Amino acid sequence: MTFFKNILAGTAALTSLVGLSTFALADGAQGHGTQTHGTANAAGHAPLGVMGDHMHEAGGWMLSVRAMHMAMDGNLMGSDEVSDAEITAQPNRFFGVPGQPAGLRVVPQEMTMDMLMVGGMYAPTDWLTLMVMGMYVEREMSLTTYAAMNPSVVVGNFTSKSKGWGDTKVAGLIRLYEENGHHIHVNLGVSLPTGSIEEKDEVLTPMGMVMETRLPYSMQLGSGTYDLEPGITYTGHAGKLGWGSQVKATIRLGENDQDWALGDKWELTGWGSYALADWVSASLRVKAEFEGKIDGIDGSIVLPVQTADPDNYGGERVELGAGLNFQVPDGALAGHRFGVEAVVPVYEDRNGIQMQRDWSVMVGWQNAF
Ligand SMILES: [Cu+2]
Repeated sequence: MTFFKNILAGTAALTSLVGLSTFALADGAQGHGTQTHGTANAAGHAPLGVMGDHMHEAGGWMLSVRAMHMAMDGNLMGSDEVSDAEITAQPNRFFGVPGQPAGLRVVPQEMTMDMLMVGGMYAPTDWLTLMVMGMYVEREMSLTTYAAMNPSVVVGNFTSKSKGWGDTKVAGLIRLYEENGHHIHVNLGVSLPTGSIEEKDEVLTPMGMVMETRLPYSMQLGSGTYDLEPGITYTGHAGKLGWGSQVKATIRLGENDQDWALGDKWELTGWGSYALADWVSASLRVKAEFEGKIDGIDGSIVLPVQTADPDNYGGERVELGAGLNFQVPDGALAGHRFGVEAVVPVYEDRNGIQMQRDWSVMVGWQNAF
């Protein structure tokens, strides 16, 4: 927690510093008033991975499509990389249930998550922008199974997959401040549990049998709970420079119908951007998150694998992102925006044993009208 607080303080300080110094440097440069509508230049939006970063003027609409690919590779215990042998030396929390070995016997090797996010924005009035976002999710994990009685013997490898619609997010953005190139709004969001939490697939057991079972929590498509997503967003710009920060929480309202809930989450991000030209801007971003363990347990998820244990969820993570935003200057697609952002973790301290995040990349299209 101490490290996390330092990061929070550091990110906030960095963002304010960039903001203040650029504001001073750009002395005399008039802020363009609002960065809230589609006719602004490429620098008018935050890096692509920041959701709910901007508002629209009364009567404004926007459609967006984002695709994200995330890769995970290997495992961590806390913040240390661990081998399969170290993982199979750990106790299985389900030991005692018939057929369950004393230690962990199935070890995740690699995982990918692909998401397609489709969003709409509409501003009924200048101080309020409404947002809705649906997503389609595909998860794929490769795992190695070790023999029940001898963890040095490999039984085999297998892959489990899940895909379908994820949770749906709706939000209202309420403008608090808009002056001299500075903008602040509140994000009031709710996540609706439209994603399945009962996905099944075949797994290879330490006894060498293939059986169909409910997949662990990290392979499910939704949270199963209604979540509140309050946040606050600050953006600023002066001349060719832009910056901003956003703090957002995800608060789970009770447990889902399978008797568990993902941990509450806090995310803080800060970024700076530079307009290389009117039609293209480059950005750097820091993102920190803290997430709690899973509360409760799904009685249908009983497997000798780390991901079946609710204690092996949540933790701290700090990531760095680099991105580009484009806005087409003329032609048939004039005004359309395209963006890309790549993100890598620079620090992870996870609860228990978890897969290590490798990298993620997002590409997207946005059009306001
Ligand atoms: Cu928009």
